[in-house]
Amino acid sequence: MLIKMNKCYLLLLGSAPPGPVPAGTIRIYSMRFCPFAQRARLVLNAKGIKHEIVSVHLRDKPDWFLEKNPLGLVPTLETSAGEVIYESPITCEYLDEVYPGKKLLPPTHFEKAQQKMLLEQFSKVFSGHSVDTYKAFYTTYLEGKPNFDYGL
Ligand SMILES: N[C@@H](CCC(=O)N[C@@H](CS)C(=O)NCC(=O)O)C(=O)O
Repeated sequence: MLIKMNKCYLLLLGSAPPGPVPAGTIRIYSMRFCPFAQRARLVLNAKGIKHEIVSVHLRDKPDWFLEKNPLGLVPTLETSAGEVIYESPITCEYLDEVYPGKKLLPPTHFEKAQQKMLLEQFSKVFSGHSVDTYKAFYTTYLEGKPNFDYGL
């Protein structure tokens, strides 16, 4: 079954796979309320990356989704070359490295390590927070004045 939503599709157990990803775009398998998927979606939006969203019903996952990501987790990215990337920090780093525009990761190895350490700390705090907290953090980060007090 396929339920068409605004700009995305909700796919449940028994749904046909959504087909290849069109050239020039990237697909994210997501679930609206998943904070991990929201991380990747914030990066997609912050960098203005053309993408399509496929919402997966996480209680009744289609078999083809498990073939793409055996862990069965969102977010999962799929490129037009059929490459599949998952685990939210890895999806965010992939998007930041592959797509041009404002870089979210800093240039030096030490600064990168610092940011990842920060992410680990935020992950513990943010798991119970809303998307607004992430949005507020990333907005200030993109403006070059990260406000680390959000939600703490
Ligand atoms: N470590 C993963 C966690 C992702 C995750 O737990 N996603 C949840 C939704 S919020 C999920 O897909 N759950 C499906 C399941 O556990 O079967 C990441 O950072 O991407």
